[in-house]
Amino acid sequence: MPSHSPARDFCHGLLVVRLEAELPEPRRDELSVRREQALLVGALLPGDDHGGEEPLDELARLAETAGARIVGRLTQKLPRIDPHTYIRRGKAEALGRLCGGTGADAILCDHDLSPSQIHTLEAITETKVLDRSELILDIFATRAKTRQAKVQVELAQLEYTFPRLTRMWSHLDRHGGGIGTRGPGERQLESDRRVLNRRMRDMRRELAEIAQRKSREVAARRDEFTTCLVGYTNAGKSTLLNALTGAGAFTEDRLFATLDTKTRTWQLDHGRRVLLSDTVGFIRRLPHHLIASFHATLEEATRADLLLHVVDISHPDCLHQAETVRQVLDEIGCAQTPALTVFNKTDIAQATPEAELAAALCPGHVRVSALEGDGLETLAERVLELLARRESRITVDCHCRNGRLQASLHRLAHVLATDRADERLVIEARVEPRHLPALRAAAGQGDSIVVHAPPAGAAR
Ligand SMILES: Nc1nc2c(ncn2[C@@H]2O[C@H](COP(=O)(O)OP(=O)(O)OP(=O)(O)O)[C@@H](O)[C@H]2O)c(=O)[nH]1
Ligand SMILES: [Mg+2]
Repeated sequence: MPSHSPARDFCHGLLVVRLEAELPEPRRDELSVRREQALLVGALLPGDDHGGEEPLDELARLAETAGARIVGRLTQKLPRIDPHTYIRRGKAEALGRLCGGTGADAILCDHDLSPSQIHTLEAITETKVLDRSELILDIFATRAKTRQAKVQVELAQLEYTFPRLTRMWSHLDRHGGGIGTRGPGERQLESDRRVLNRRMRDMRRELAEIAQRKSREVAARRDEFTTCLVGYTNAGKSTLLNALTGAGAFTEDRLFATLDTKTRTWQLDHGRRVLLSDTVGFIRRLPHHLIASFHATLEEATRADLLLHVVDISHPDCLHQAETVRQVLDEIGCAQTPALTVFNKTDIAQATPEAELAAALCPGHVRVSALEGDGLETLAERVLELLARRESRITVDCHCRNGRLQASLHRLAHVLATDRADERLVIEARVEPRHLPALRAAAGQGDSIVVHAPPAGAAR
């Protein structure tokens, strides 16, 4: 029986009944690793490639971010994950002995496990087992600050926990029941399922309301050119947002520092500015429920005109990190959004084979150090170039008293020059084609808007 089970000290049926009354809901704290001694375990599968990193390094960073102290690591090369025990049974038994020797209170697995794999591994090792998704969800839970982030994380946790409820209550079944009766664990399970179902329904409703509000906010900004920072966790997105806009966003050398999006104005040069948003970082094998729950947060990315894909080029596994981000972007429907790759942390980057290959695979990337402020002007110039390639040049000839058209031009277009002759204004401007209908609607009788051909090879 797992050593963390609250029932382990009790062997009398009456005490178990009291215990049930004390635990009306599943104890999430049992799935937390804060201040615990943790052993890391990973199955190394064919085709796994961690770049220049050790296989369990990322799991170790996750464990530390969650507040655990790592007391050991164990890996096993396998052709495939063992369907019963994750690693092989003999290795799992050795793991149990290692737990005894190191005093570990928790085992953290580098993959997601089925409820029955967790159950079997806990039984063999007599130690609490958490899988990768549980660990990531636990980190998100401690980091969520706003109501939206809290609801998103709790819903993802409940959805993940729901099929695992049997495991959480199975200890009760050891003490009750018999032929023809249902154990207290099963009764508890049923009432928990009802409570959780109701709670998940309420949370989904609340999230839908938040998502609608968020959609309206994002839609309200559709006149503006929006850029969005995306990238692997800890790549330096928030640091870059701060460097470009002075946003004062929270940054930290830990995974998942940002869970809530921030949008700020980025002044590209004296005349042009765009909106710049920060987003939650991605990670390899991001729990699926998190992507679903964080849909409203990721909407910033899905509605952006341009993505700035921030890559930590100093990281030994930068290539895979960049690939993971591309996969998540595909998954959330951003495959077609124009993207500019930004290699960050050039101040500490070495010329490793990974970094060189990443550079070769991303032609047109921009190199910056968000921390030192290097390369930021080049980044702004590149965004200006991209903006210019999307825009058409127009010449507007209008009556000088047509304030509506002039206001629309200043809001939606980039005015290059204005000439006045008698009562007429001739305005040269650059504008994105999507804003032309609004400008035409503001034109009065006798006004004209001439669209010049966009430059050859213009990107839309
Ligand atoms: N040396 C160096 N460190 C940097 C640079 N940019 C960011 N960092 C550091 O990298 C760590 C992570 O930075 P963040 O800006 O929080 O990273 P993030 O991408 O927002 O991370 P999440 O919000 O967790 O996804 C912090 O300790 C930063 O100080 C850089 O250009 N050079
Ligand atoms: Mg951040």
